[in-house]
Amino acid sequence: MPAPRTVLLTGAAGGLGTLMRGLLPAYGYELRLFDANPVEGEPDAVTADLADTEALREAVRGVDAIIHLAGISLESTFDKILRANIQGTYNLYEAARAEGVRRTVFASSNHAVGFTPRPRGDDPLIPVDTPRRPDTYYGLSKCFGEDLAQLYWDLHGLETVSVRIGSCFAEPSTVRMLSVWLSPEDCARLFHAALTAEGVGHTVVYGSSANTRLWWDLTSARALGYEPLDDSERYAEKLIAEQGPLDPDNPDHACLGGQFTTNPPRWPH
Ligand code: NAI
Ligand code: 15L
Repeated sequence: MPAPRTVLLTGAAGGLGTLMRGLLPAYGYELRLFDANPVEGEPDAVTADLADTEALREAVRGVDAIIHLAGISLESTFDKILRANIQGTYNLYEAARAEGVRRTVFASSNHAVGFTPRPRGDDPLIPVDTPRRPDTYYGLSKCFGEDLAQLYWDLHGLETVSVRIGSCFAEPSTVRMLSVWLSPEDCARLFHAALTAEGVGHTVVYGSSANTRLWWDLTSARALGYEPLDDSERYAEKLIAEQGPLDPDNPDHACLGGQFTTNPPRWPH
């Protein structure tokens, strides 16, 4: 497969979309931007909802690949999740199939497996084929997205790398994030690997930096050529001084999904 050059970035106005707009052009990508909200400083961005199938067809036409970030990124009502994350992701894959786009990178989430107990002590890292245990309707929608990607590979030959992102922010802000943080620079490295690796079919990977306190197994991500260079450990002393270490008796610290398993943060709209 020739290396993709033009890439549709959905969710371009969001937190991760904004970080990736800054970092991915250095890898040689020309980004076409799509979001329900206007993308600041980007007059050529497509402002449209994932429900708008015509706008999606036009947006994917002629691109080499897609990075699909758009959607509700926290817990919400089932109806809202259904519309944006489930129907919306289906609409995007249908547009990709119709326009012959061969490769998608899907922003899945650790919340697809959020109720999995976190490793403690010498427990092994969580493998990528651990049974799904979504912690929210949001996590459930990511399970749907992964299965949709598998179906479109098996049925239509469209390739996807589903990235179960941990926490991708400029810096980790909780002791949980010491285990699940994905630095923006490592995220760009991982997306680049996911766009360029040969023969991915449908591959599921965890998206984290090379954190000393890592909870999950990065083997399938590394097999794509991903080499994480960051480690949250440099933030550990400060975060543990402020918040204390992970507490075995705190339910927020029991499972991979953290607070999503107890009192999930909710989408504001
Ligand atoms: P965000 O909430 O900041 O951005 C999401 C963007 O999607 C927003 O700009 C929003 O306008 C757009 N959007 C929502 N519904 C839409 C619709 N129906 N049609 C078109 N656009 C729509 O979220 P963030 O943090 O940037 O995350 C991006 C993606 O990565 C999301 O799919 C999220 O679930 C996933 N993810 C992010 C993680 C993180 O740590 N940032 C961790 C795990 C997954
Ligand atoms: C996610 O899936 C969310 O989109 C993001 O906002 C963070 O909450 C992240 O998971 C996390 O688990 O920290």
